Amino acid sequence: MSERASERRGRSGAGPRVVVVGAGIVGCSLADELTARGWTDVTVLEQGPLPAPGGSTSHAPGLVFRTSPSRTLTAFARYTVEKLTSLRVDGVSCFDPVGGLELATTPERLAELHRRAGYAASWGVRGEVVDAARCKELWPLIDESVVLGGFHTPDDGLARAVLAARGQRERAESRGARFLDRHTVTGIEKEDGHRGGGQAAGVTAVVTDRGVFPADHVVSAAGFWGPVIGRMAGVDVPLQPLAHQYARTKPLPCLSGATAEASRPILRFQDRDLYFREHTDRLGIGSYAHKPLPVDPFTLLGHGEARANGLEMPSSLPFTEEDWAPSWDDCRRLLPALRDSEIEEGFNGVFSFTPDGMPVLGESRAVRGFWLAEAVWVTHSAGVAKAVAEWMVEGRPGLDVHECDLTRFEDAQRSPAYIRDRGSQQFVEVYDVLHPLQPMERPRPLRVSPFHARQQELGAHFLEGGGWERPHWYEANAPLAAAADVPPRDAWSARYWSPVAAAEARATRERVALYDMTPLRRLEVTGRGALDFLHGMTTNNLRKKPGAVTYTLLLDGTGGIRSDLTVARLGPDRFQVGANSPADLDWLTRHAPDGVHVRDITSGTCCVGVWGPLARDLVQPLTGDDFSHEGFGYFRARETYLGHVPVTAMRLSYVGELGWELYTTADLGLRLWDTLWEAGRPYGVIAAGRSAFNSLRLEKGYRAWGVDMTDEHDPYEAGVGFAVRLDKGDFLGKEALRLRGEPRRRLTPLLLDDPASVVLGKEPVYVDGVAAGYVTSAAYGYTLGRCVAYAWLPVLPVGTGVSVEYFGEKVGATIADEPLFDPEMSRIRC
Ligand code: FAD
Ligand code: THG
Repeated sequence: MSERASERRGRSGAGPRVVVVGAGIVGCSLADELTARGWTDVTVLEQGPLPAPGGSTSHAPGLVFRTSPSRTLTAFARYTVEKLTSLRVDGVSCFDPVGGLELATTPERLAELHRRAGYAASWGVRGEVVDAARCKELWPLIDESVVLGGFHTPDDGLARAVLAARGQRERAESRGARFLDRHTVTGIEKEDGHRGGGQAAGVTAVVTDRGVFPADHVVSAAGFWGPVIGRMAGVDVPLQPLAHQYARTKPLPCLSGATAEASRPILRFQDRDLYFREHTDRLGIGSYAHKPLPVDPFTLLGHGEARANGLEMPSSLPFTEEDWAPSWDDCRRLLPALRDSEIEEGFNGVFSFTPDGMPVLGESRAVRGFWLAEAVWVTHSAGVAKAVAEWMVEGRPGLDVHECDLTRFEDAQRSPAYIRDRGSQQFVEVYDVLHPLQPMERPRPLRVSPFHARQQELGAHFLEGGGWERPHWYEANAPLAAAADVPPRDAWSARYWSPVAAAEARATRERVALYDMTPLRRLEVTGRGALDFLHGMTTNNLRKKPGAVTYTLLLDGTGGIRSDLTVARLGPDRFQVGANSPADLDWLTRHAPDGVHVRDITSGTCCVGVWGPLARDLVQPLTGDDFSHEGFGYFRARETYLGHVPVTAMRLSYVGELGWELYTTADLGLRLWDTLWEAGRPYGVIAAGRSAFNSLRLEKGYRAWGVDMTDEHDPYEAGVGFAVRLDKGDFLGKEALRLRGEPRRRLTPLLLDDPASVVLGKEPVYVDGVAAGYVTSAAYGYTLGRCVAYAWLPVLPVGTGVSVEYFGEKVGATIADEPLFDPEMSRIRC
């Protein structure tokens, strides 16, 4: 039996035996990054013939636009450009920096381009919004009368994908990697049975039509064949292959005489779902305008069969003219020169779409040593390969990849139906203007809390998160809103928002409100050794008597914050953990020793937060237990009954008011809600939604993991150092924390100067006119009468004036002292 994944070590100096499936851009780049880190026992198995084996890479036109709302994707793309720029094959650079230009033909798109310019500034990409005349200068073929403006990024450009794959392959080979083409992987072998302590079986070998290759690690870099390779290992790979049309025109007279492959920026016309690049004297055109064309990876032809059937490659399906026709009209409207031309050749090229549009990376929870590096664009390929190589060799990627972590999908997000529907929808939305709060439309409703019927009766306005229906505000509270004094908003920030949220926030501060906290992830940790385990995994002191609740952090080995948790000790060997992403379950399960069990109990249970100065008046009459401050202290937990309902009550509050989180099983949820509602009538209880919740938590300065802080940050710079007890004995990450120096950046609270201004998150922050950081979360603080924004910034004194860029406008803000609300904690500890 081979060792646990985390113990899989090198045999010689060459590192462990790694088998990579697929020699597309991702497999080649990964082999390069692994061998560069000293893992040189790397075998890449490829079914097709090198150097263009027939996957998506073989015909990718290679446009690299780096800017994305995702900081992680932008970082991946930046690295790809850096790496390919310096990679030369036969004297040719693998990157052609022709620049990028995105066009707006509608006011909505122009506003979106300003937001994209904001992301670019936040994530360190050079770019500016330009007028139509400048667009025409950059791209003389366009009809500038249809264009309102553009976003120009001079350092974007074209990746020479096949060349880059070859260059990285050859470098890996020079360090000892082998690439075996015409080897079709047909099976993945695993250890027999399961190990104890939650440890899963590990991989042992990869089977091909030409022999078996022993392996300590297997990486599936099989592109859209990922689900096929995954099934061989017993792992679901949540991606849907879809065809996407790409065509080339005949030679254009206006480009005749061109010698360079391309000289003008790569061009996007998102309003019509199109993009363009030059191929010397022709144009290449890609379209996302057609209906989704899903492809079943299990029935796709292999390379030889595809050839025999007249296809150039398995990933290149016949061009469907009828899907192309409307786009061709759009092309000719934008580029009048095309009116005299026609399409010379085209194909329906296949690549991967995931339910949320992000790659799927990381090691499987079920099969140790089985890794995925799937659903990756050429744009992000080198960045992804670097991160995965770091993850494998050093135990963690060098940047925050939680948005790409394969563990991010909930059970309800892994059905084939969900993956097909969501993948197709991602294709449709690829260039759409999407609001950060915009929920998916289908499949909904998917997960509902037991209170759903009551929420509907109260006119809940639901958004979606993690598959859950989540009320953002309740129309039933509209009469209260009339009295709320809130400034009007611009159209963008007014979407998925209502002044009713202000009334709900005020009612929480003045009276009492019920919040549906069911989606809050709950883990149960049990067994002898559970205390030692949790104590050693987290930063705060957990050696307290049953009944204690502790706010604590999960760190990785470098001292980065993997999560922030509340740990309630309900019995000597029984804990309830309030967690964040599904990765927390994975992390704790991986580390749990024999005899300690970690279980996600979220789905079978529910939670109501009862918060506000009258919360005690509401709850006390429902129980014979003493809920006074003396009888039930702050950060204490108790199992008791409220009316007929057995509950676990925890006295804490993410909104900064007196109150309790009340947990029960799903079957009793409705009864719990009704009991609290009845008891609350005399106190004017309301139901309140996440819009108010988010405002209240930011006033109180409570961080949201994954948004405000990630594993790129240590507790001190993130402002949660109070949860670290360096005097408590060993815990994961402690040594690394000691070595970290004084923070050079800080998660910094800002108050916008103008009471009528709002920002939403991810905007760049300028100090002395220079982009110095970015906003993480922001919300209007209804109690403070100002918008609160948290931002990563260099360490600066309280009172410093900065500006936040919102739609191209600079909005004044001032660094504030936190917590902004109730610094004496008098509202909570009472
Ligand atoms: P692939 O290149 O598909 O490589 C996977 C490899 O695995 C294949 O070579 C395959 O043969 C091999 N394999 C599969 N199963 C087995 C098996 N059982 N045994 C052995 N080997 C196996 N991205 C951009 O960034 N910019 C663009 O402009 C762009 N334009 C595109 C245009 C089109 C028309 C298409 C189709 C895609 C485009 N993409 C673009 C997306 C991009 O091409 C892909 O996301 C990327 O190439 C995927 O690389 P990969 O290495 O993951 O997969
Ligand atoms: N409830 C429960 N668990 C959770 C959350 C929750 N786990 C995940 C996430 N939310 C954790 N985040 C926080 C953030 C702040 C607080 C609680 C959970 C909090 N902090 C107080 C403070 O900072 O003043 C108290 C800290 C202390 O006394 O140590 O209340 O919402 N169950």
